[in-house]
Amino acid sequence: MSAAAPDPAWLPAPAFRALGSRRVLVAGTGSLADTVHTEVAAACAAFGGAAVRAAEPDGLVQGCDLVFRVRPGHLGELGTEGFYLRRADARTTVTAAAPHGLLHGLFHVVRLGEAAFAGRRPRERHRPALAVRMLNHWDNVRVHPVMGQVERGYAGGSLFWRDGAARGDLDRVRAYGRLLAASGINALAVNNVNVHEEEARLLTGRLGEVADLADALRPYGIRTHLSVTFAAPVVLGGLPTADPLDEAVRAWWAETTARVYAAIPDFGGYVVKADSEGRPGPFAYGRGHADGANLLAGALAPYGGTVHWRAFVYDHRQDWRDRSTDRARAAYDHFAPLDGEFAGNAVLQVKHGPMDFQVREPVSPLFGAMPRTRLAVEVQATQEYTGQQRHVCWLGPMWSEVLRFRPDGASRVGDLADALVAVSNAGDDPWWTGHPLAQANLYTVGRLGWRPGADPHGILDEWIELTFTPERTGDPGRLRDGLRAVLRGSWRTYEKYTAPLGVGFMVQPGHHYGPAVDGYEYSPWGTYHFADRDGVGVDRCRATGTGYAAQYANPWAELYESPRTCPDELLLFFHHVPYGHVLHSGKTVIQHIYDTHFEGVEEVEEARRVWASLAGLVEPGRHARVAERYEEQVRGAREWRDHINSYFFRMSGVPDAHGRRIH
Ligand code: GCW
Repeated sequence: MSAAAPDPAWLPAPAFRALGSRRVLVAGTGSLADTVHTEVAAACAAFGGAAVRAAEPDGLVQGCDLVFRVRPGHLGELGTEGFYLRRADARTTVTAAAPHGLLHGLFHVVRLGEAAFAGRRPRERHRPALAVRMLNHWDNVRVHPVMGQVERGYAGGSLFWRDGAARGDLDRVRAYGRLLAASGINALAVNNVNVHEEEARLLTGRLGEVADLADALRPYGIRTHLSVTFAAPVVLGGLPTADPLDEAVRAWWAETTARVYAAIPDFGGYVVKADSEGRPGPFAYGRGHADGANLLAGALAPYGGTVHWRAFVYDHRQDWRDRSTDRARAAYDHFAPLDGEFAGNAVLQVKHGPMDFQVREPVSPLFGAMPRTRLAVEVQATQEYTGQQRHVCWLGPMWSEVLRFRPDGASRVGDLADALVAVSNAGDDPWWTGHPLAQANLYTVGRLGWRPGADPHGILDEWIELTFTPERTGDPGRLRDGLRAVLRGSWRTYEKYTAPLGVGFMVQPGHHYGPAVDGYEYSPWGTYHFADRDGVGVDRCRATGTGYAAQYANPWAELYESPRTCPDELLLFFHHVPYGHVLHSGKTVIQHIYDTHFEGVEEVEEARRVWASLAGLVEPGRHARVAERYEEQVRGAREWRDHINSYFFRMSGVPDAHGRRIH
């Protein structure tokens, strides 16, 4: 496959058949209405329908099977992105209050296929629950000596930059924007939150490159954002300080931001990683995070922009001997006291768990603790800690658990948040995501942002139906069942053969792929499991541990406080227990470790078998790529199983109750 023809992913041409074989009216003005018309016209040219274009629908709807129209009067009920869908008198009508809603309506009709044109359909309202559904690209302009072109990227190079220069493949960027729009994404930050020297210049000298990307993404309703360094006034502006309360610093940000908006009128705003893992921030000047965020919010406010300020702030130079410092506590300790101090156009971007995208973590206690602050939930579509797109690990169920978590027992995280942000897993790979099945993660992010309460299995089915439309001529039932079988449970399978019971971080240092139980045990990063001959886990309870459990409201604080009530899957996150501790499942911790690791490998072997059985039903190139990755996943899962089981057998001396081979 050439770079010019990347995989169509969830928008293969035949997915447009139902719509494209109809007579379709697109009524509305502006660039997004033009996009809808272009899409409809292309589909109709391919499948024999007819596309009619008008500013107003009057008099033209007769004889049309599908009508797209704008009714600004519905803005209150629909917002700019929502739409009504209705079918009556043999005509399907998508009504939006603004053209952006028409675009979402278009992709909804595509998802429905023939069902959009059958029977009657009383008016349904569709409207995104979260205003912002954003991707963060951790793309570098220059190849970083350690992190490469894309930090934690497992899908080839960057879509935007190569070896220090803009790639200039704007058709590919446009195609990417189209896919993202069809999943519900409406915002994208183009560069790594670790803003190095060259990347800093995207804000000033290289702004034109960002404007080009914004031009390519705009037709699909995606606003462009930029990660900036807090030290920009010093490194770019030549000022002696970046102190957020300094007048010259304020003026510099105001002028710089004005120039950004002159180049990109609908610019979304800034993303900032400050005072985190060595990045500059307000602490250097004795100022707080609200001072820092509000400085940038102030510069963006006149233009309607937003600053996404990351809450990933912790001590990455801690002494492993010091048992009182707990990295899990850090985000809450830093930010909860600042509730109410952030500007209205500042969004605090919080990783979904208190640590760092591990396969199992509790939900961050910041959700629910900052009622007067706008919050974004940050998830990681790029599978840094979940198999790096060599392993199948569909994260929909995990993200859904986060979004449905009720911090105070009442409202859900998905209702409390303003935005869902995902670190992108896409690159210049022909399948976009390295592993073709990792496309399901990218698709799921957008759909969950639209509807955080949605059943993730329903989203997965949508992805399957759309992506494999061309293959549906074979044996669609068997193909769908096979895909469900390998994807639905893949997150839990991954959890089974890797770090057990929420303990986290047993990966090889640096690149984070593959097992190293003690890889971070004596490191400064604050990621320890404290295994010894008697037991394992981190005591984070209030009574005897670090007190992290008390950062939650009830019922959670109480539930997590005691090993008797703590859910099994988080036991080692909250408690240090003996290997003989009996779980709610009835098994001891050590036997659970052995059993899940044997099972996890068996599940991967079974998934590989199921995938092999789909040969002939899936396009050969795609089938081969996935089959090849399954070989690596099976190898990797066995490696994990044997490391973990041997380690805990040697530590505990407790044999496996079933006498299986442990090394
Ligand atoms: O998970 C860690 C990653 C870093 C990343 C950091 C962050 C961009 O290992 O590569 O840096 O999180 O989220 O800032």
